[in-house]
Amino acid sequence: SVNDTLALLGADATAFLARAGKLYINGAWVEAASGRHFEVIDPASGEVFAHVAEGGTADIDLAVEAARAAFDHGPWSSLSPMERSKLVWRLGDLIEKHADEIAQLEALDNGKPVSDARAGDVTFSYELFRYMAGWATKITGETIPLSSGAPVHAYTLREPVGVCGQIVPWNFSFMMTCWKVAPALAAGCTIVLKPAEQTPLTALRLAELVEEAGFPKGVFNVVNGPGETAGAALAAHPKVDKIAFTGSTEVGKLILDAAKGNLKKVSLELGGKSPMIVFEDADLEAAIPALAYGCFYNMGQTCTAGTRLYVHERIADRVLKGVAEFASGMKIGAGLDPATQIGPLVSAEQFERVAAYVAEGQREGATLYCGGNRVGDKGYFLEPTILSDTTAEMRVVREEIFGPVLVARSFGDDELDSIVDEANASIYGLAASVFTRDVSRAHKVAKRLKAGTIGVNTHHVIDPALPFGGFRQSGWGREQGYEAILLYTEVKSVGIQL
Ligand code: TXE
Repeated sequence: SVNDTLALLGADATAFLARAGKLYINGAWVEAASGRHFEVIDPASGEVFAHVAEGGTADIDLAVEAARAAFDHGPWSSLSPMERSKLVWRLGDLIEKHADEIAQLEALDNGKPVSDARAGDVTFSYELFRYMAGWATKITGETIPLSSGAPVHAYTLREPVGVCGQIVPWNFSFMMTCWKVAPALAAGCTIVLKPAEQTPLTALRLAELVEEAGFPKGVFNVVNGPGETAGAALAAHPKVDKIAFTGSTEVGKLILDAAKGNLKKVSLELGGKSPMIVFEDADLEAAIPALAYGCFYNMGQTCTAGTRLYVHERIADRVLKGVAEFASGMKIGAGLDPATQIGPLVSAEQFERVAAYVAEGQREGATLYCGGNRVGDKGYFLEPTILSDTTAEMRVVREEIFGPVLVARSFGDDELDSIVDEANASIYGLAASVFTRDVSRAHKVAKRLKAGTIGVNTHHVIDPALPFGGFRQSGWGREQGYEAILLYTEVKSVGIQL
């Protein structure tokens, strides 16, 4: 039951749950204008464990006004880059100080293994704040000699874009929040954040730390609430200068429509259906765990998950057997249990979606190679699943499932070249990977694959310094690295008549 789950929480996380649940607007903790709350559900038991204020249009208005005032008139915009840098760094330090607590809250809220949350989500997040703190003092323009030779001294200024709306999903809710917040703060923007309704908690903890770090009021605001109301109002708001969104491609298109009114800047990190290609010469001992993590990490609820496997026919049996054995050896349990390697899916809705895809794949003629079963009768646990003998036309091969489901097919010697085209035959292009010992082939295939991040002999490649984002319908723009600073700044040209 939920009480078993809650018993696994540390004292700090328990204390946070007792005080959490409001909106954070203009440096104050407030109830929603409507007075409404929504339920927060433990995915390991399916039971309600908290209630959180449900923001809507009126609350978004208040938060945008606060962010607007903080940007236009507050002390924030007159802070020196070094002062901004120190605040951003301090926030990273505070996240590290409370890392265990945040990891527990994330594991409770999302269901993910607490060990993954601590070593992955939270560690990445505080290191990202430190990385971005460095950029705050290195955002520069250029001096540009005019091509006409006119007697004008011309240069560019790179300035913060302004008030940023940021809408994040539930799969890495804390980390996705930090991916957006860290560069925006480093660049000098102000923020209204709308977390996902499934995982409203860790953003509220972040807001407490923002306050503790000493950011001026109004710089960072959190409004939990439904996507269709709070999220849509933020995306459409005429006083918001930029909207950054991570989530489904479907909603990404709605964001784009909503942003049209004032043509706010838009960056989108959307779905994926990332291929992993394994050639016959691959080092299988290293490849097999990489493929299993590539697909099943975070229960497959990862935008970059390697969900399509193309494996050479002479090694296909060994690889499928190896991945299936590896996956079935992963311990399934509540996210908060330190031994857990596979937690529940985030919600009943997500469980139903994924289970429906597994059934649909078999109807379409795929073979259920392993998994596919619900585990236990409470919570949303699903075994890691492999569907083999798939073909390019199947829905399970074309559509993002967003669960622990790997679709696989083998290829022969006559397809060594065309398999790359098949891997590219997707509306998405977020990530891809190739496994081979042939250096020349690795580089050639990496160049041909149409995706924002390519792994060679590994699948997930992420780092605060490395641009991350999608080709095609996987999105617009790149987060991480200096590219993220570009997303949160505008360039202004200045000419001085001499
Ligand atoms: O995503 P949504 P959902 C994919 C994945 C998953 C599917 C559905 O395939 O199965 O999306 O998940 C907010 N205006 N990804 O429904 O709806 C919403 O409140 C403004 C991939 O959870 O896209 C939440 O904060 N905002 C993805 C955020 O959008 C709106 C991660 C994401 O939710 C809105 C998550 C609207 N009209 C899901 N409607 C990835 N790329 O990692 C919803 N939202």
